[in-house]
Amino acid sequence: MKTAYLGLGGNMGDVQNAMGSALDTIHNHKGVTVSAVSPLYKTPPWGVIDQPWFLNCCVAVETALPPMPLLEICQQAERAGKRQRTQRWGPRTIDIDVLVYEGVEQETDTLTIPHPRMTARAFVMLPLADIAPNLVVAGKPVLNWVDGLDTSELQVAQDSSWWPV
Ligand code: PH2
Ligand code: MG
Ligand code: MG
Repeated sequence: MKTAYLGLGGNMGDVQNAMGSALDTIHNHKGVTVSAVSPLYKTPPWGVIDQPWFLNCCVAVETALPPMPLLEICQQAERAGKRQRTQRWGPRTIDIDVLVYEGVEQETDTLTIPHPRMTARAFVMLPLADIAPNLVVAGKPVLNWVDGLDTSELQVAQDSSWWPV
């Protein structure tokens, strides 16, 4: 079994509900167990700034599946969360990214691990620090990355008991 970390985000419709359905889909999959869930944070939009604030969280999963099949399950779960998206970095109901996969560093057209922009994003690293503070990503523990980020605007919207519903 390997541990992987997923980042979830969304800013259209009932995001908490879409995330909950997506986690149900992932957890109900035979080969994947959701083992830790961070609080839900309300976060200012990054990239395209003129859009509603996001909800973000991170989860840990235990799986025997390799990274690509895990990504396919995440994409299936995005569909369960009724993902709609029009624009890169623009509004979406739900986005699920494979952030980290134990022991894997890879760069392919479909999946780069660790996620190439994660360490610059407070909306990823702060919830990740809640479930994996000492995890080393790109040479540094998550908590050390958080020290260098502006987390001042992030607000806890729900504590980590928000899932399972
Ligand atoms: N996702 C994006 C673009 N911008 N901003 C926040 N706060 N949270 C996100 O999840 C997010 C974003 C594209 O993946
Ligand atoms: Mg994303
Ligand atoms: Mg994505």
